[in-house]
Amino acid sequence: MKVSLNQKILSRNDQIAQQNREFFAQNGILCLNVISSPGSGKTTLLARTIRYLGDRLKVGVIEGDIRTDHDAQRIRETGAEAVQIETEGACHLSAEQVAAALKVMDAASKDIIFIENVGNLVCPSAFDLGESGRVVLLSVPEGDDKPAKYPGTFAGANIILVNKIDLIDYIPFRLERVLADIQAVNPEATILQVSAETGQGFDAWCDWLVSYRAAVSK
Ligand SMILES: Nc1nc2c(ncn2[C@@H]2O[C@H](COP(=O)(O)OP(=O)(O)OP(=O)(O)O)[C@@H](O)[C@H]2O)c(=O)[nH]1
Ligand SMILES: [Mg+2]
Repeated sequence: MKVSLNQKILSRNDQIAQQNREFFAQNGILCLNVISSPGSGKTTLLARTIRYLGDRLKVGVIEGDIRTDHDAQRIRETGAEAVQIETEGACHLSAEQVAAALKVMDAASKDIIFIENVGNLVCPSAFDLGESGRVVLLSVPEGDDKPAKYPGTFAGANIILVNKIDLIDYIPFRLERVLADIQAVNPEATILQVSAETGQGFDAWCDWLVSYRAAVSK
């Protein structure tokens, strides 16, 4: 019984995800689902990315949190449009919640829409939102064992950002182990070392955004 119920929920989610995907394709929007543990730096990364891109690309952000609109406020401080979804306990965003946010936002005018998923390395990766790609963050203070412990999330990423790289000299963190464990589950993923605090690695990250957008819209 449990299995069939799960299948029904996923199939409704997948239907709406498909509608979201068509909306993004019709409007030439790159939509990226940003997934990581709580506090690994998603909002800091997005705010710095928006400032770094400046007028080059028009960005909107859908923020998912269990409670508060703090992250949407932080994004709005950059001048970008942000819509907050409070999931009230759910550990991930659904395609339906994203569809509702797209109706509130001036979505069609955007070049890139980032969806900051609820901080969690398990549930978000099981739900298609209609995105064109997945960005997974792993921050240095979380520890170098996370790709091995949560392989499903890392396997689904198009790009993996090792964030808080500015802390690598202060915390035991074997980068070689992280790279090897990612290679084992996802040899295709691009891996970049960044610091959302200092801006290290942002040239490469924003170059990737531009080239991935071009590749997806072909
Ligand atoms: N040293 C350092 N601190 C960082 C970096 N990126 C983010 N932080 C800090 O990490 C903390 C959490 O950052 P957030 O951007 O709120 O993390 P988040 O992933 O959005 O968190 P949730 O939305 O709660 O899941 C803040 O104190 C940031 O200033 C970084 O690259 N280096
Ligand atoms: Mg956040």
